[in-house]
Amino acid sequence: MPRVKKKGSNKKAKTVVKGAKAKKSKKSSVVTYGGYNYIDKNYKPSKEDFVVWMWMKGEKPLPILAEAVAAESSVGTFTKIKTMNKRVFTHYRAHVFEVLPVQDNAGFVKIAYPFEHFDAKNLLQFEASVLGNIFGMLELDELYVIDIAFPKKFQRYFSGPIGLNAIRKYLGTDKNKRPHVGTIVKPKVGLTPKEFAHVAYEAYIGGLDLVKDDENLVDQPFCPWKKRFDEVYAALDKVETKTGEKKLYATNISDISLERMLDRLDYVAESGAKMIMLDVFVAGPAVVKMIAEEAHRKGLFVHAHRAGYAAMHRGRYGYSFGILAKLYRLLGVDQLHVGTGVGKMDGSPTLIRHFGSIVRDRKLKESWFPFSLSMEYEKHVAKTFPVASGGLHAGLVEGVVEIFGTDVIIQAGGGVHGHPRGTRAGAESLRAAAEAAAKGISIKTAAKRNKALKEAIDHFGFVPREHVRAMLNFGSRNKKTLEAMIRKGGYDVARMFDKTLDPRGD
Ligand code: RUB
Repeated sequence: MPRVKKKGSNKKAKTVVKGAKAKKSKKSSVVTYGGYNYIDKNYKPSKEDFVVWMWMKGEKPLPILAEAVAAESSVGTFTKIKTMNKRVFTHYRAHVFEVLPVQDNAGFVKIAYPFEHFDAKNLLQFEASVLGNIFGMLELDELYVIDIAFPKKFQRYFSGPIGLNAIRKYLGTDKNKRPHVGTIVKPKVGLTPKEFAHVAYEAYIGGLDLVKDDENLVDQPFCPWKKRFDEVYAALDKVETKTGEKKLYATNISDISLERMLDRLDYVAESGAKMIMLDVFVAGPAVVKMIAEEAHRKGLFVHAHRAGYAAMHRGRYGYSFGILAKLYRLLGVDQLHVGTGVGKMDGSPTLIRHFGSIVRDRKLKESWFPFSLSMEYEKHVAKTFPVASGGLHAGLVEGVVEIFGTDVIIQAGGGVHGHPRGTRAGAESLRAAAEAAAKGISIKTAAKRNKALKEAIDHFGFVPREHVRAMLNFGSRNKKTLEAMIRKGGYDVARMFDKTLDPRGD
């Protein structure tokens, strides 16, 4: 740690921080950004610190880049300033405590931020610090925030979800613990409320637990929100009475107007329905927090669609969806889309299993593939139900269960409505596949006794669970080797493993 003189004042600021002068030497560990040294390899993060793991690459030596990022995201700027003082530098600055070069100008860096730096009740302030200006810094060509470990003290400012167990209880699956099954009504937009509700009815009666709006359907003139909600809720009611099974409708209330969202939320609660849906990434964290808290006060579950997240998550610039998944859990979403590992969206089974674990587990272990910092959730933070959705159909269900186990919601849009005999048969095929997979029965065997399931796998194809298991096992059996290769080769090597260990890459 840089030594500081006993008393700091603005007047003396030029000299208070020893070791702060930018040395001319090329030795990167002593070159400083804006005149102050943020690198401290002996620093041990306290349990109240936020630990942030990053990959960076740029036009200067790695320690300089690391220092620049630490400064810009905590107390510093590009130059030495007369206003810096000992108190500020000691209590509020970030500490770069690990620098692992892969090339002179690229590598992995770990930074610890003191709790005192933050306005802990206010996630926006955290994001503006740690996920803010640094992405615009000229000297960086690549900057990817791999993970963040949030201290328990910070987690106490969030109420978390009502969660997985409460949803199971509501649907009556708390004993058999089978995966839940759902559909997204397709076409994404365009159906009238009556047409939409008819599709929903067919899906419910075919055995699905959940019907949802797509991310881009809210209140268009051809399908006004209230009319659609009333029609779907009537269909849901009818099927509940007929089958004795509880059903859910995730109605999309996302809107630029808070007032309209809250009106819809009230309307859903007053109707006796149990769930609302929110496009959480485009809504932003303040809206997610407000809506989740209000929904929970009214006894409603929140289904979170993540449309847009991948603009941050994919590539070499941005931050991992794992960070968002942690935040959405803390903010209180009860169901969160986390990917499938076998469907149409990005992410290998290993990565998607990790996202499932982020939303369901209490403890997260340190790992290089997938990247993960160790972190423990506070006791009050319940489990969010992971949603596997995007390009799924009955033939992929046992692969999904291999990745997540049975605590998962399996959703299929095209995989239900594209069934050769339509929505009802598609729903039957998905439910039958999920029940078989949960019991460890192969979908092929189950298909011998279920016509809709056989038609589904004849039409859509089939990926055996063993295939997915082989990919997952390769990753876990070779952890040490993969870690060594990533440490040596950098972030792109991890991206390459993610592609190689993806059953869809064959
Ligand atoms: C599902 C669909 C959803 C995806 C989004 O339709 O398009 O919006 O779940 O992806 P289909 P993710 O089943 O026809 O593919 O869940 O990965 O965020």
